[in-house]
This record gives sequence, C-alpha cells and structure tokens, in this order.
Amino acid sequence: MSTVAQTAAPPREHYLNIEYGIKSWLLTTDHKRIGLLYLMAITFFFFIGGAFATVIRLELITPAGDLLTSDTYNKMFTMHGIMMVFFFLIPSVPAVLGNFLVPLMIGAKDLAFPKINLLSWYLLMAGGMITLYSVIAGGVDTGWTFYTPFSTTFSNTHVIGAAVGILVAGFSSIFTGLNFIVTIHRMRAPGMTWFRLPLFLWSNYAASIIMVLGTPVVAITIVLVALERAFHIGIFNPALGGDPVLFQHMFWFYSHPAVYIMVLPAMGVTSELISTFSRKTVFGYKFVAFASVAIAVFGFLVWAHHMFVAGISVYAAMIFSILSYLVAIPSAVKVFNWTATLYKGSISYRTPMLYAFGFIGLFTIGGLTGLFLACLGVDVHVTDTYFIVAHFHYIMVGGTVMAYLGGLHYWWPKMTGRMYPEGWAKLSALIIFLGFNLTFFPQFVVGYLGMPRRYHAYPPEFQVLNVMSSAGASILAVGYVLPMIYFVWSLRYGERAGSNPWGATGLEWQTTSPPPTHNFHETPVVEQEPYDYEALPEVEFVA
Ligand code: HEM
Ligand SMILES: [Cu+2]
Repeated sequence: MSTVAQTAAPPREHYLNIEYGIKSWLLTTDHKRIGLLYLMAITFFFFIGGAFATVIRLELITPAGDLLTSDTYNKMFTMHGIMMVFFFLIPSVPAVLGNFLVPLMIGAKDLAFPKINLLSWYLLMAGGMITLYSVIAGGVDTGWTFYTPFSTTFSNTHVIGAAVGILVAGFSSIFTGLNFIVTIHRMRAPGMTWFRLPLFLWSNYAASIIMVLGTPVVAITIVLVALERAFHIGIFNPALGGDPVLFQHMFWFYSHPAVYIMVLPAMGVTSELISTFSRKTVFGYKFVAFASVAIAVFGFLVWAHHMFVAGISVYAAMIFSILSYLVAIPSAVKVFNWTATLYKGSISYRTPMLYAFGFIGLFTIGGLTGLFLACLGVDVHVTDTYFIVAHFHYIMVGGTVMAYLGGLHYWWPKMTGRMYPEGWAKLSALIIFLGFNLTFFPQFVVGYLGMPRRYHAYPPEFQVLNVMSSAGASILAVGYVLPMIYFVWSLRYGERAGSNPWGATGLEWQTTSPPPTHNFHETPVVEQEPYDYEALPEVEFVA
C-alpha cells in the first residue's frame, strides 16, 4: 500500500524549521506561518465562544431560569455570538486555509503584501483582546446584532468596548480581502489563467470582494453606535430625531453579505474535496466559479429580509423577499454541480470527504430553510424564534465549520508533513455530525412551535426538545475536542505524508510537505486544465 509520494523524504529545511524561536514566528511575513498563527488564534476564540455556548445550553436544560439571571444570560448569548461570528467564523476558512493556500495554489512565493498580512493577524488579535476585555469588565448584553435603540440608549454594558474590538478586527478582514484580490490578480504563475484557478480561489476571491466592499459599512455603523452612546448625537435615537431602523439597514447591508464571507470559502473547500475524492473534474467548473461571484453580488441586494417585522413597507418587504429567492439560485447551482461531480466518480470515503458530504447535506437544509424565511408569511410566524437559530446554525456550523474541519484534515499533511490518524478522524467526524443534528434539529421544531430566542426561561412543554439540544451540544463538544488532541499527537507520531498523499491535482501538491519557505524551488508552469484527473496515474492513499 505504499505510494511514490509516501517514500519521498521530507525536505531537510522547510518553513517550519528554517527558523526557531518565538520571535521568528511573531515577526514572520511568511503566509504559511501566518496561516498557522491564525489557526492558533481562532482555535482559542472558538473555545471561548464554545464556553459561552455551554453555559447557554446548561441554563436551557430546565424551563425555569434557575442557573443565571436574565441579565447574565443576555451577556452569555451576546458574547457567544460575537466571539463565534467575528472572531471565529469570518476568519476561519479565509484566514487560516486561505492564507496558507492562496499563494501555493497559484504558484506564487507569498501574498502581495506580506507585512500587511502580518498586520492583519495582529489586528484580529488586538480586536479579540479588546472584546474579551469588555467581557471581563462586565460583559455586553445587546446580542451580536447590537440593535438600536437598546445598544445606544438603554443598555448599560460595555458596548463601546466590544464595538471597538470588532472595528479593529474589521480592518483585519478588509486587509486580508485586499491582499487576496491583488495576489490573485497579479501573482499567478505562467499558464495559471483565470479558468485554471482552483475553485477554492474563485470562492475566496468572491468573499474578498465582500470583505472589501461590505466591511467598511459595518465599521462606520459601529463607530456611529459608539458615538451615539458617548455623545447622544441622535443618529439612531428617535427621541433625538434619529431612526433605529436605519441601524438595521446599515448593519444588515454588511451582515447579510457577511454570511457569504463565512460560507463562500467553505464552498470552495468543498469543491476541492469533492473533486479529489471522486477523482473527477468538478462538473460545470465555470458555472461553479461564476456562481461564487453571483452570490457575492446578489448577496448585497437582500439585506432587508432580516427586517420584515422591523417596520419596512410591505412593498419593500415583497421586493426583498423576491430578491432573496434569487440568491438561492447560484447556491443551488453549486449543490447540483457537486452532486453531478460525484456521479460515476471513483469515490473514497476519507475523512475530508465525509466532511464534504456533511457540508452539502447540512448546508442544503440551512439553505432551504432560508427559503422558508424569505417567504414573508412564514417569516412573520417564525421570526425571532429558535427556527432562526436553527437555520443559521445549519449553515454556519453545519456548513462552514464542517468545511473548515474538512479542509483542515485535507491540507494538514501539507501544512505539517504528517498524516492525522484516519480512524480517530472518522470517529470524530461521525460524532460531530450526530451531535450537530441532535443539537440543532430540535430547534427547528421548538422554534416552529413558538419558543422565542434569547430568553433564559421557557414554558415547560418545550423542555424535552431543549434537553435534546443540550445533550447534542455535549456530544458535539466531544467531537470538537478530539481533533485538537489527535492533530497535536500527529505532529510527533503521525505518519510522514509525502508531497501528495491524496494524489490530488493543484500546485500546492507539487511542492514538498511541509513546503520550503519560498513555496517552490522553481516557479511552476501550468499546462493543464484544473482537476485533470485523467492525466494522473491511479494512486493508493497512504494510511
Ligand atoms: C448562505 C448562507 C447563509 C447564512 C450563513 C445565513 C445566516 C443567517 C443568520 C446568521 C441569520 C440570523 C440573523 C439574526 O441573528 O437575526 C439568518 C436569518 C435569515 N436568513 Fe439566512 N443565512 C444564509 C442563507 C440564507 C438564504 C439562502 C436565505 C434566503 C434565500 C436566507 C434567509 C434568511 C432570512 C429571511 C433570515 C431572517 C429571519 C428572521 O429573522 O425572521 N438565509 N440567516
Ligand atoms: Cu440574510
């Protein structure tokens, strides 16, 4: 069962061992090292966010609000949302996998602006720390959406602290997006035409457009909230002639597209995984590529579907409802094309592929329930219930986190030169899938039955479904801790990976694992179409 790849000795000198010491990491401008810095940072934020989630689920085991006061509970779900959305989900795939892979996949030595790349990491860290400080100093209770006038006028928590933290992290996102766009435009190796780009790059490119165009809007919004709180200037406060609904327009103008910052790169990962593990070119490559761009563009047209009950006119609501259906089309195109890729493929059920299947299934449930919500009448019934919570967790956790983990397993050998243990990885993928569904599926039901979100107590008839949710969350937690353990284990004891353990196409697999500091010894020249598995010999995977 050995392959050529496996016997290839690891390079003597590579990006991980070329320099040692804390300083060589904290001052690095190597995109690969920065990718690993992000990996550590967001894993940390993920566990903080997870700790808040644990407390929420503990409170909701019983109908009475008996563990926390309502004020503390408000702070718990707020901090959970802020940590997970701004400090984990948004940076997850782009900052960790994107940083590592964008230059490798186009045959470049680094990103266009390596120092700005390092700065982006520091901005995320600084933002995270400022936000965490506001937790320690007493917390924030507005929800991650910071709706006015509560956030500006009535809440007496550390809104400004959290706002500043998110603002700072926003610059990280803008700079990363700019860096990716410029790099993909300017630094492609000879022969790497636009239509030879891996789909991971198309989707990150589209997400980068959103980061650059959308993030400044939320930055301005956050500044206005802070100013309003500090100086009562009356932008959102109706008592001073302001308009609280304006806040929602500005917030969702960013935050709807932002959901695609989270999910587009995850779709890119899925395209890579599906192709590699069915050994076929992605069906309708160009459609999938343009679907990413279409999603990025349409994503800017649908923000007010979050505001159907906020007091917009019924005609506006109708238009935003129709537009929301449009954005589902390119997403559906992708799902159909992935499925068509699988058709007659020679499929191997390796861990990353299991995650890709998980992504497709759960994203489809999340996306279809999005269509329910885009339907005005249904939305009025379920808005602000657990149905919404279930919907976006199916997409953000079932989708983005599944793809992120799938990608992490898939590229782990490239990053570290080591294989992870397949048996454990499959087991934890299974635990995550089961735990996830047990946590969030009951929330569709309990939401439909009328349980509102963001309350720390509820009528006893909802208890069974909540206990299921909390039990699922415990299982899910086990599933998330396992990879932490075996990834670290693999660094020392994992089997050597060789340069191309999956027998995959793509430039990143043509250099050694781990890659040398400058990625390639000679600039590669691309002569093949993307995902051309016909041209590759059959391979057997290493264990
Ligand atoms: C593609 C990835 C998607 C993600 C990551 C996502 C995420 C979210 C999030 C986070 C919320 C809750 C916001 C809050 O806290 O109030 C939400 C609500 C909503 N989503 Fe999605 N969504 C996605 C796709 C869709 C699609 C395709 C549609 C419709 C075509 C849709 C329609 C809605 C609507 C209408 C709401 C508002 C529901 C309400 O508050 O009454 N979503 N989504
Ligand atoms: Cu939306």
